[in-house]
Amino acid sequence: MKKQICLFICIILLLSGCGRLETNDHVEPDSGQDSKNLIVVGLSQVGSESDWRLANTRSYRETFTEENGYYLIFEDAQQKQENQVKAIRNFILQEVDYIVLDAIAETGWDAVLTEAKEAGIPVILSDRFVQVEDDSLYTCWIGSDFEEQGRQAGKWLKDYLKKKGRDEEIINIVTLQGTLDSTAQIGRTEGFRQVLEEQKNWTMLEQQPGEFVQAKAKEVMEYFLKTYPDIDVVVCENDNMAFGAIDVMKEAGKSFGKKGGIIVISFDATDAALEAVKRGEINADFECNPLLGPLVDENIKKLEAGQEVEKIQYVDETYYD
Ligand code: GYE
Repeated sequence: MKKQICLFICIILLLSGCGRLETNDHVEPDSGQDSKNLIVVGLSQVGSESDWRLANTRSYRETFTEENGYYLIFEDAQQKQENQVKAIRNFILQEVDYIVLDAIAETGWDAVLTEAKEAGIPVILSDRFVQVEDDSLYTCWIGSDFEEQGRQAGKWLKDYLKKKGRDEEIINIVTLQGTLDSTAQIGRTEGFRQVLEEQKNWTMLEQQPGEFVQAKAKEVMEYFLKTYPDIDVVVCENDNMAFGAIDVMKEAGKSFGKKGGIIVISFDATDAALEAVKRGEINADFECNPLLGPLVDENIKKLEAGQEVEKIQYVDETYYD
């Protein structure tokens, strides 16, 4: 299936009017590379909405290099599913060897992934999952157990409140959700809900999407503070939204974190957020590993060698408090 890079470059030139192409900085093909048998990967990334996403993109860019046998076509969808569909269609026209998809939402992929299958291009789902009628539309999925992260967060809160002697108190919770219909949002919301359901004294006052983005989370947190004077816990479905919530609580003079007041729970455990945990601004942070490049690479290398790969692959994770 590997194509000659020269053919590939010709196709790119032909298609350059059809979509924005950002090629890997490490690979500047020239005539001397015509004979190089690079594996062409078309990668459709969600966007650059969070620190996690930037680390994830860095991991792919550092992995899919010419030295490692790849030519990477990287497309940033800027948080829009239609851009991802367009990117995949361009990858198909360019006859890439593999499509790697970090899907913005779980639904709405049947048609375009059927086109990829008909073109004989394997699709590897990375980070986010997709809901499709026919699971042969993707080769494998590699990512986090988001539901387990949500359950861990719920269990952590239960233990924490017990330690503080607050296990009988009424506990009012608000949630800053990620992009609705994304795997990280669905899993984290659901896992936390499972624990909440068993606690008679916990109330979810409201859940609102903050799109995994700090600025949007600020707007939602401002609304939460205005609407509910007695919030005990804010669950932030990623670190950037926790930063947004923290900004708003600071501006409003609300106490939060380890000092008492609103308990802050977050997900991702990026470096900046772990600093916030150390400062006592975030009470607990549930790790999500963004370094998926090497794992996708491993799978591609296996497929190239004609080996089978596991359909569903979870990465190992922990949490910090
Ligand atoms: O938590 C968030 C991001 O899908 C795991 O997407 C990813 C999530 C991550 O933008 O920060």
